[in-house]
Amino acid sequence: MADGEDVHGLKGVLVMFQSCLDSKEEILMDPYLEGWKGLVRFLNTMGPIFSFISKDAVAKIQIMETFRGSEQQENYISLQAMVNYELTNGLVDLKQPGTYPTSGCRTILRLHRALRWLHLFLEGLRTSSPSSKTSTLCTDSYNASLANYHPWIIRKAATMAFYALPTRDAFLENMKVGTTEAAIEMLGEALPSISRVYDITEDLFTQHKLLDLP
Ligand code: 1PZ
Repeated sequence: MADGEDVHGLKGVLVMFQSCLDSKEEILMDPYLEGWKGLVRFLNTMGPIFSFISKDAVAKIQIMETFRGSEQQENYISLQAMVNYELTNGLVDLKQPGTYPTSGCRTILRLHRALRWLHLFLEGLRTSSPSSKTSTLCTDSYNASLANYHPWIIRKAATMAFYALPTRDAFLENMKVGTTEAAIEMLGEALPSISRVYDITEDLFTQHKLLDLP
């Protein structure tokens, strides 16, 4: 992203996840990826120490955008279509890494797990007291979710980086919603849609036994 490009606050990003769901409650890929791109932009405003995290997210977003720009784009229009297409055509490594190290299913699974962290973290922030530390909130939500899938070295690097997070009030102001109270209210309105997207994806991946993809 070019310097000086308009960085929208977090509200627009969270609303993007609301617009992922179509009338059949399927998750549309494009707004899902747009939501992730907004999260990466937001993360980048917090300094270069987080770039090893945003780079991984960007790499995963790009894998999915390549599918969406390919001849198979219709098969990636939603998460449901992707699962159906990749499984029917044997395009997923189910047990160990092999021919398809960048399948859509395993790539989305990584983002999906991170979405659980995001929900826990923002919910923690929403219900925190003014004296709470963002680094503690972040570490707790990370340990309760994503950390379980990361090797020691990444857990260590992530937990160190969390100490560089802005204070609670600065973090809430960085969302660009207005006062800290307004930011908290916005989180209360927006978090249910993140939760909904998470739950639908979790059901989809459970149903097809895809939760442990290598
Ligand atoms: C606001 C503070 C941000 C904290 C972000 C918390 C997440 C810490 C994640 C640390 C990830 C480190 C980089 C590389 C990880 C990859 O090994 C894994 C597994 O992928 P594989 O190696 O199997 O291909 N990648 C992930 O788990 C996906 C991580 C995405 C993180 C996105 C964070 C978005 C933050 C938004 C902030 C508002």
